[in-house]
Amino acid sequence: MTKTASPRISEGPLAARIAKIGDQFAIEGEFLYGEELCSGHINTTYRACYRTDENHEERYILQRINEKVFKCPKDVMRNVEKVTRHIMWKVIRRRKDAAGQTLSLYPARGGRTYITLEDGGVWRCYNNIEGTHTYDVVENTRQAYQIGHAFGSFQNLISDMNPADIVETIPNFHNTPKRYEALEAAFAGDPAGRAASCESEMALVRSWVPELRNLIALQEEGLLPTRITHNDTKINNVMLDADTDQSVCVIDLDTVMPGLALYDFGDMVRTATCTAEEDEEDLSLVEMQMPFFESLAEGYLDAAGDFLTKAEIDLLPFSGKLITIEIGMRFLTDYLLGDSYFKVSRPDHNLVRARNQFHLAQSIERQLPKMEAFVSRLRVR
Ligand code: GN1
Ligand code: MG
Repeated sequence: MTKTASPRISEGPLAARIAKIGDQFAIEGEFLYGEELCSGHINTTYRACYRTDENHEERYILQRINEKVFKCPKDVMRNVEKVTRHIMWKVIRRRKDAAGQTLSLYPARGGRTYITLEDGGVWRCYNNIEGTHTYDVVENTRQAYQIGHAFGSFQNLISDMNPADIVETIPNFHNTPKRYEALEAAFAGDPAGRAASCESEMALVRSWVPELRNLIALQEEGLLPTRITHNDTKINNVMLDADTDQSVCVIDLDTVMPGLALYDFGDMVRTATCTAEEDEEDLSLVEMQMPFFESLAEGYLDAAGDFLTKAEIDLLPFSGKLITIEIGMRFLTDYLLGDSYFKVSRPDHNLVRARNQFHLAQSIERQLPKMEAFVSRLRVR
């Protein structure tokens, strides 16, 4: 399980800082304590607990947008506002329980949905989704189904929004050929003096070069539609009911941007079909497991099958391989550049992650025929 919380912080400078940030949002009651949630690689996240006048405890999520990664946090917030409001509108029109479907932003002092602190940090406040949990790795096929279904429903709910209304906050985020160019440049420049330790990884990546343009080429030719997509569909970005493991809500909407539905599915294959974490060093544990893939694809197509095109469905298995290679290349690039993007807890952390992802991509590659046969059986059902 993830979103691991730090011990409760109720006094000292950090508690004062969390309380001060919370103070700027429309939160009722008296600040009790904060906790740091530590699972993302990018943003800083606190959960703050307040006691209301009726003596209830209410928890909220206070999150700083990493402005090194998101160059224009205000565009990120505009995208998140549009998507959450659209989902809210749809859910209300369909008379379903709105709170359970998406995150809500709390108003901030000054009329926006975010605040800017003196140090330049941009913060927003979300509801804490109570009674839920997340997983870093998949444990059973039911969870895999729920992950596929949650992101499929999310895409479905926003499938009628216009991609032109959403800003591309990180240009070329899933442009795999560009990610490869960046890797080659980092390897050639070798600013951290680490290139010698990645020769074999580079050879492996180069063997994949002919396939890296596969999806983007089809998009350019108009054969794959540009949609609004989540773009960070890791298993731990779905909150599941703590008792039933039923999916409740998709979180981490910062990378919602125009993209390909296949990028989302590919990232689900990467994180919901392998029982090892993305920084597992024992590569014998890193395998794509067919039963999880089958449930994931079933869950996804049950929710998204109606609006996807045949070309999209046919490429679902390949997208898993491509996105796994892509994230592996990003980890390796960051390793070569001296770990400036992803948070690391040891000097070779990004190299370990890259090796893990390349191993997983090879496992997917070996099983592609089986995966493709399964998806075509699903399609004719
Ligand atoms: C980052 O911060 P987190 O864990 O949600 C990254 C994703 C990667 C992921 C790899 C904005 O996501 O693209 O797939 O790490 N997010 C950004 O675990 O770069
Ligand atoms: Mg993220």
